[in-house]
Amino acid sequence: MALLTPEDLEDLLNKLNMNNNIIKEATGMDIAQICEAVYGTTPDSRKVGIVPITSGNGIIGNFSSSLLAITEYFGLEGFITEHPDITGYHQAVANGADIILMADDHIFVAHNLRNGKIATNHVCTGVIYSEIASRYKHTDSKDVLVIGLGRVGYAGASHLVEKGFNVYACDPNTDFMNKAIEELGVKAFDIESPRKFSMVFEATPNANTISEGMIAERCLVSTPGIPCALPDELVEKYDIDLVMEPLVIGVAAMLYSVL
Ligand code: 2YG
Ligand code: MG
Repeated sequence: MALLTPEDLEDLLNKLNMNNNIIKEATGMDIAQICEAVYGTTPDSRKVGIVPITSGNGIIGNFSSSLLAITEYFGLEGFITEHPDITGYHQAVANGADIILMADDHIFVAHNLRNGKIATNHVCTGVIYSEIASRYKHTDSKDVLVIGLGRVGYAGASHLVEKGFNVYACDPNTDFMNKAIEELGVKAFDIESPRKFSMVFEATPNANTISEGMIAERCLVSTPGIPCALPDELVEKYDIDLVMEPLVIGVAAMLYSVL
């Protein structure tokens, strides 16, 4: 998994607004409405305690402040603890946090202390980005392509199968591929006999994972992956609706999922 950099998080709410416009045009709903539809919750007066974590590669500049901005954007109250780690966790609880947000290099969690619900960024990101892809209104097809079957991709593929889509998937890791075929019943997408998709959910840490053989003219590509899965020239040539944003959409899904 690639770690976020402070630069990824610059201009975050601008990036969100641009993506929200694309999502609205492509699906007829904005990100908050899609989260409501998936999780059946609406933001209330819950207070979110954000705890910086120093383990591993340590604190990422702009990370906690971005989480606070996202929390407030979706209508919840939030605060960042003065101290990191266990001391910060204690401060968050002592100061009345209902929901804790914190991340080390492996797991990023939202934990609602009132109802016990806990969510991870990887699952919520997979669910919400695949959901966005599946709501593309410029197609009647039920076929969707999932690129990458790591933690995020697998969660998205699973969500799409549950929703009744025909899921095609690819990953260079044959263990990941076999697991998704056996457990989820996805079909292997074969680059040798390509088909063109109107809905693509991409979840890899790599650039240029999407090639011309995979995409239909006018399609939706939904991806949390940095760097971008699509070469710039393809976005123009195929009139692609591209949803790609580094943090907000996944965190929105985490918050809605624990409310
Ligand atoms: O508290 C801090 O500042 C750090 N301990 C945060 C570390 C987060 C590491 N995780 C990532 O960089 C991302 N892969 C998380 C996923 C968000 C984007 N989809
Ligand atoms: Mg990528």
